[in-house]
Amino acid sequence: MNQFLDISPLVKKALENNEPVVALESTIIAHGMPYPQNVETARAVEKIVLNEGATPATIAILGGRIKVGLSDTDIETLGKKGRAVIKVSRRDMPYIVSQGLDGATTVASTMIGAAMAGIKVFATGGIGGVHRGAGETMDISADLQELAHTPVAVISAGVKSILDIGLTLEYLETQGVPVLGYQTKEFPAFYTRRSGFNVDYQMDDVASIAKLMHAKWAMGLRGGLIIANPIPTHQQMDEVVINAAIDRALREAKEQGIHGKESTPFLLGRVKELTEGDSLVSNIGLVFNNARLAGELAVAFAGGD
Ligand code: PSU
Ligand code: MN
Repeated sequence: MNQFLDISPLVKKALENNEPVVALESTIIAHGMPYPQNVETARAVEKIVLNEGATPATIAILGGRIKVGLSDTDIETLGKKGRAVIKVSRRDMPYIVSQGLDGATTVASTMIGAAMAGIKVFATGGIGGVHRGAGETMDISADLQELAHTPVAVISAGVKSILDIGLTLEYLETQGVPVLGYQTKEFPAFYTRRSGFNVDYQMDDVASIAKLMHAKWAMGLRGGLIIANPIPTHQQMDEVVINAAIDRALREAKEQGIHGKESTPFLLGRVKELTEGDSLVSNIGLVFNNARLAGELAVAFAGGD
């Protein structure tokens, strides 16, 4: 086992018995939502996964250890510290681990922790992607490269239109990452079910997705896949309202020269402020919905095929 990895006893036992496990990220806790909703959401997500018959494994770096399976106290601490906890993607891991620091893991680094532990299913809210204007800034989330290389299935509600959705899908195609729509042929835009872009394949049940995962890895095709799970209809945001907030947040980010790893948290925070908390309600709803699907998928995947 990796010398920097700590797997909690519950997660370890589940993995040893080949039982379903669902990985969960911690940047969404520390940087994605305000306290105390972040902690409440993280705990509720774990319960949803449990209810589906799978073991939740929230991942973060604490005191330089890559922790797979956090305690209630760990989640509370991360949520309270919020943005004071360093956002850790792949390139940040050597520094945080070697210096014994705490870090909130993004989709990329959570996939790395999950893969080290042997977890194949991971639920999040939204993944990073190609930013608008990336032709000049080259701001492309490391999440996409991770999906290209690391064998984990990521359930997300699509990507927000703070990103260039079309270019994100082009990039994933180049990198050989399958994008599957759960009961949809349209790739969802996080707050809304529609984006105007199609997924590669619509898949209507978890058994078929589990079969596809087994086939991909049995062929020796490296890397992950995306299961795009649209936000439930009644929790969608008004398209005009959310797009206006996103456009304004993007303008402000440009004016203030926000870039690099600060870009995504800044945009998410401004969108939330501009929609006066409505976006937070949608965000929590879609995360719950993803946790449910991830639990079901992990159960189907562990059942083998
Ligand atoms: N998109 C969201 N919510 C999030 C993130 C993205 O809708 O919380 C977080 C995830 O942790 C994701 C990270 O992995 O932001 C991407 O950051 P960057 O664009 O800096 O790679
Ligand atoms: Mn970036």
